[in-house]
Amino acid sequence: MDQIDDILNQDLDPTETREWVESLNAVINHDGTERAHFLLERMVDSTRRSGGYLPFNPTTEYVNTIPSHMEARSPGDAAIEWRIRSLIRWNALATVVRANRKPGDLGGHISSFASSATLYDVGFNHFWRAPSADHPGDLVFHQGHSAPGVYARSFLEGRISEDQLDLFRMEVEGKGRGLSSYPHPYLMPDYWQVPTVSMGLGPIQAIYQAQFWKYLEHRGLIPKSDRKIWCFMGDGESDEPESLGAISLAGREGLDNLIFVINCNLQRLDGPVRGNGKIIQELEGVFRGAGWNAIKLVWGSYWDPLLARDTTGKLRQLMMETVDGEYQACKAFGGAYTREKFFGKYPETAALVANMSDDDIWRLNRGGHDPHKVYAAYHAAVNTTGMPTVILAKTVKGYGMGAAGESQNPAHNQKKMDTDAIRAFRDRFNIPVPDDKLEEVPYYHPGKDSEEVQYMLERRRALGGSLPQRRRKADQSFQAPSIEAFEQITKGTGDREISTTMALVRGMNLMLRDKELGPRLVPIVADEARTFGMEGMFRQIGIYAPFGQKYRPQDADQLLYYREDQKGQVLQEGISEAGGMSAWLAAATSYSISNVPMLPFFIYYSMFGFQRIGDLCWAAGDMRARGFLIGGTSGRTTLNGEGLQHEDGHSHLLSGAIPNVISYDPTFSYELAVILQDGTRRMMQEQEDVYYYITVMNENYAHPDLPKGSEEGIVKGMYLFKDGGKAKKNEPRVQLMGSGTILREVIAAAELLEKDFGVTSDIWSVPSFSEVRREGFDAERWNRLHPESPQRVPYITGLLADRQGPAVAATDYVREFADQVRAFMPDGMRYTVLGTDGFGRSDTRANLRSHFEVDRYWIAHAALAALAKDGKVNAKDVSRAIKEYKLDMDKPNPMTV
Ligand SMILES: Cc1ncc(C[n+]2csc(CCOP(=O)(O)OP(=O)(O)O)c2C)c(N)n1
Ligand SMILES: [Mg+2]
Repeated sequence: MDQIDDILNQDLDPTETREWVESLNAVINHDGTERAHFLLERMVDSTRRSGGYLPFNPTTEYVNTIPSHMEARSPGDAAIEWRIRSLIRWNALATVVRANRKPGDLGGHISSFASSATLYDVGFNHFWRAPSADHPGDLVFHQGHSAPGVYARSFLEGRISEDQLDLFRMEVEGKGRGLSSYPHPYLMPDYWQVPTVSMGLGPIQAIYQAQFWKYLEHRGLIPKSDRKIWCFMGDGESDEPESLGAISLAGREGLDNLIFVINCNLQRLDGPVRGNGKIIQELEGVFRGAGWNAIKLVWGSYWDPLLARDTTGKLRQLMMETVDGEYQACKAFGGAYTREKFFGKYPETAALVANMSDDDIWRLNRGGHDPHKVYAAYHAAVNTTGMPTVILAKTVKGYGMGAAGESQNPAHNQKKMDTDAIRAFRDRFNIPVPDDKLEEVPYYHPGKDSEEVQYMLERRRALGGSLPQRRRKADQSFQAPSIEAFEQITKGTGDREISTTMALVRGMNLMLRDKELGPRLVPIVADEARTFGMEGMFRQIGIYAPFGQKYRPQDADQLLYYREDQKGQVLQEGISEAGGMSAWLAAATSYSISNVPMLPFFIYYSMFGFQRIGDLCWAAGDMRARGFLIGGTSGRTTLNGEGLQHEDGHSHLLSGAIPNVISYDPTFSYELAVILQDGTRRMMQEQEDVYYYITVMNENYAHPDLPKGSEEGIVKGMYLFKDGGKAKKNEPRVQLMGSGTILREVIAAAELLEKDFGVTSDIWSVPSFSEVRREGFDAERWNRLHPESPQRVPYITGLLADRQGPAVAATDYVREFADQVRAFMPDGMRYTVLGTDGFGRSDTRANLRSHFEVDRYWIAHAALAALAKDGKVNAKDVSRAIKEYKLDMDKPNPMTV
């Protein structure tokens, strides 16, 4: 960059420069800009061929991309729109200030919306279409902490009442009528569509939503349309890796249904975003490099005459030289300061404003506050084809707040304003609230018949209805296949050994065959399809490629070749779990956003799921996503060779913390079949707002038949896998529990116990410790609240009630996982939990299970130790197990090594 600046700042022969520019202007006038562009490219090319090194310059001058004479004119009534915007500004401010006068420090933000009010208003008044009979509707990602401004608009439209505004951030007291702090579809399911406040999640989701809409169009599931995704984000937010991490995908796939609006108020929470640089320039370079149409909206109309008179180019030079920290100071300190410190730098620029008052200088507005320029930028964006658009709108943080925050470093957290500041705000925006009422900061509604409200309503009617609005259920539901349809995986495999991952792929293939449901499946991978044996799907249903396959694949002569297709069904998102998850989110919310229910399966290494992209998984709960997340190669010891970073022993603890996630760790293919069937029924047939996390393994073993009548238990999370039979008198007995691959060690331990120690075992498969725990706590809570009613018996307590002996559970997860159900063990039943606490490492499965003390020998030993504590066997028997099973008594705790 410096090199470029050096080159551009030294003009060795201004006369020659002028002649060249004049010639170019003549070409433009005569043959148009495209011809001029062609000539310029030829000259650049020619210079390069002569050996000249032309460093890449991704940025343009620090002025508006759209010159004023090319601006589309807004058809709106500017005066009314200003009044509407002012009322919205006032009510947004009142909402936050009033909330913060209540006890409890409810918080809220004023300054962010103050900076973006115009950006939103122009969209609401002229661009954003609600779903209607004529149009599928646009999707808007609002900057999370601008929510008060959106509520304020809905208040004027009559959708939100005054007492609801007073329930901002009081959702408990509001009993469903409260207004959430930020956009949360979970809490306001008829209103917000996408949660955005976790910085970065909005932008990455918007990109994959846009990709997914194109996918639906290419696959013929929705008609082609001009609907758009508008994503608002902060300039500070652009530092999140998720914000910019996927923009090249949008450029590569030409997502012209996507528009980013970056509110460049030059500030984040602590202070300037790029005090020593210019965030707009930086973002312009990044987006242009990624193939986006970058529209800079830097200066408002008041600058136009100055720029027109800038014949020397000094003003433009000054604009380019000045850094954001200085621009911020100008807005903080006012007109006189700006005259001296900014324009005063050069005599030419000082002369430009010599006839202007300080107030006039102060009024020189920024692009993002100028509704005409915002309109022109939006108009250009929606008419751009073949590429996504980013609008870089320069604004002032805390616009209108004056001394209470305008352009000041602490503005972000300013939520209280004294009466003087409120009076100044009222005066600036001409709000008809009398002096004697100012103290209470009353909301102001001009009445439903007022010109302003009628105008707003007419605008929204013309655009299909009010926004935001969210669809709770799709019009169409899909019948889940019956469990019989899964026969291929509910029947045992005999001697053949397969993994649950293979069973899953078979299950998906069975579902793909369903005429109705099949096309709704969306298999998603992040470059791991081969790892999970899914490469068969490449050929069979194709990999989605928006422009088709333009090459002959290397493996074209093979049956299962790498087939890319415009109508492909598999989403191959490359090595980006955040991308895969965002694509999954788009598919999983398609029932709501597009009224097109889809059933996505995202299959990934379980270690790179809830741990790595947990915040997106949390957002999925918020968004009421529906679909399957599949944690492949799960468990600390089943992925033997891959070591510490790959061996997951805790993803179930993370998934279990999300209220609407249903998690399972199945062992056998029939368990998986039952879970898939039930999940599809709940999500596609009943349209329940839940999603599933299922872990699968790549360890091969034989699978038995679905035991008759076990479906219900599988779904509930626990069932009797093997009854030890009637115990002989005084014969010691244990209850063995397990899940995932370690259940097989549990089964083997039962044999050892019987053979070596005469101990009988009942074996319980527990495909969901998480669901069993939830049911248990629910029952416990209910009982506490209904002390005199017949008490509910937690499911697991009931199952184990008449069983004898201590219980021992072992899984491939940390102890906390199986320990979740401890509270519900029947009175007096000792409960020992084995698990894989500690860092994973590479070795064989057998060695790892021995290391983590979850193999059959350790389980048998733990069972004997529990029986000894209960006085059913002797300590000597425990010692014998240690000896015979060669367990190292002095082995350090795997937690510590
Ligand atoms: C992941 C994440 N980290 C931190 C925050 C806290 N936070 C909320 S707003 C904000 C500053 C945002 O600045 P910017 O993106 O420039 O938005 P502006 O308010 O200036 O429009 C921060 C740090 C958050 N919401 N999410
Ligand atoms: Mg900002």
